[in-house]
Amino acid sequence: MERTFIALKPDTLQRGLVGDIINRFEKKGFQLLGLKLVQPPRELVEKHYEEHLGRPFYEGLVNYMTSGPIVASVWQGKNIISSSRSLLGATDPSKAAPGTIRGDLATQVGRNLVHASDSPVNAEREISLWFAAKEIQNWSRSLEPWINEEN
Ligand code: IDP
Repeated sequence: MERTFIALKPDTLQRGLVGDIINRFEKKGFQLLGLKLVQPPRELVEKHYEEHLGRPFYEGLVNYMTSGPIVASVWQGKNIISSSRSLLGATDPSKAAPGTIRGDLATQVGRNLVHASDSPVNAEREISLWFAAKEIQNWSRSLEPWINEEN
């Protein structure tokens, strides 16, 4: 079972789409392990996006990500890293397929609503950046055998 970090960016909150987006992850069959509302300090966002330092969009990205609260979350599921990126759709919402979160709900790359880790290494790095260990719950779902054939 994999874990990943999902962040609902400030535009998700401004547009009142938190419930809609969380609902898509729950309905898919992913399990919520951690959830909180964070007004991230600039340093946290800079660390999160350190791979993009120097890119033309970097400054705008950090401003966007620090412009309001973010819903930070940790989820678990089978192949959740690649699967959650498929649920999100392409980074640029104008190229994202209909049916995906970005394809359905966003129009522009600088306002693409949601982040999902892109690899197991980044997932663990991002989870430990945004969450303390005690904020993550290890719980079992009674429905688990009806979502995944084996654990
Ligand atoms: P990802 O979020 O789909 O993993 P990345 O390439 O890692 O995409 O980019 C991180 C974030 O930076 C994007 O989600 C988007 O918010 C922003 N971004 C990426 N490219 C551009 C751009 O060309 N203009 C403005 N913002 C961008």
